[in-house]
Amino acid sequence: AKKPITVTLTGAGGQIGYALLFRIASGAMLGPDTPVRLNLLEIPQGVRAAEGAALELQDSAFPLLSHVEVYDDANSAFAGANVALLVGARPRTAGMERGDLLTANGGIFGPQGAAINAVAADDIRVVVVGNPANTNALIASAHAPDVPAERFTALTRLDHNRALGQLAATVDTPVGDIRGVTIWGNHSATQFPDVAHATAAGDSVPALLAHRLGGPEGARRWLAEQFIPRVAKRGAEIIEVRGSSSVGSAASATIDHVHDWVLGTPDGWTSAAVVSDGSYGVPEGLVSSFPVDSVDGAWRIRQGLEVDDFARRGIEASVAELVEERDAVRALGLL
Ligand code: NAX
Repeated sequence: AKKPITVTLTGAGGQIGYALLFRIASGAMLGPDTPVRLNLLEIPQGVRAAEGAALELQDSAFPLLSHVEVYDDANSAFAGANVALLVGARPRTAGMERGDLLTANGGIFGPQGAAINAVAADDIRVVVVGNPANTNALIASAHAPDVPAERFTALTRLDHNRALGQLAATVDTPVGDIRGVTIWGNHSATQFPDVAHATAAGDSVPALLAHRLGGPEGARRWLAEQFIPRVAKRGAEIIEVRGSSSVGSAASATIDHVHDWVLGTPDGWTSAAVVSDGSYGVPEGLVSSFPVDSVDGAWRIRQGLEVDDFARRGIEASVAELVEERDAVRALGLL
């Protein structure tokens, strides 16, 4: 039998945590032959909720689930972790300034990065879901000097999947036949969803859009006025319609991110926020979303894609926000 993979989940007593646990334990994340050990990390107020979820996991009798443990101490929870899902974060509450939000999250992701550095397995892979996700990943990585920066990522797969969903509906093609979509930049309303290289069942998406929307100008207008804002602000739309924030889709995207990171991307690139090596003019060291392939268990930024003026402006605007966030956390002494 294969050796179990240790997965540490923070915020396990919360909404996304609850949705994630059952999919992890079912094998959806690491494959149908890989047993999983789950370490659940919560703050003391969240421990009972996580313990309740653990009882339900037991009641689900997942054959792949070898062990579940609940902790309120990071050094215990990350011990031997191969995969860390950092979901628990401090949400912005009424009246909170941005500096307060960054400081509160620095107080979470700095120590968690340090714990990962001290006790996680050598092959640790980290995905940050808790917002502000890109900058939280940067903070965690800065506190883990012995872990390669490439192992700290932030989730933009939800934005990527949202873009696929919108395109599939518009060009009337099954979502599984769409390739070549990219989310660039920050997981925030400034993100740049890019379909310039996308195909639907092998046909150019820009050409299909032009055909349906009265020519290239109609396609451009739809992208700028409908598609991009809808994808970038989909989180607010979900809150408006559903009465609470995205949970199932966020968990599903997290599963997709780790699945593809570990098992590969045979169908072409996807999107993930990874440390920049300077590609596409994104300053080195920022955690920014890129088109990425997963090769031999590592993300690689897809090189050589043509970026037109429209995309260039969109990417630059989102990257400028990431620079601002980095400078703010640096000024607060969180890096
Ligand atoms: P919940 O408030 O339901 O759950 C968060 C849980 O984290 C709580 O149980 C809390 O006790 C726990 N927690 C807080 N601090 C912790 C710490 N230091 N260690 C361990 N656990 C801790 O929020 P939920 O709806 O699950 O959302 C979680 C995070 O995901 C939020 O920051 C949210 O903004 C973020 N999101 C990120 C998305 C993305 O695409 N990157 C999309 C969905 C979501 O909005």
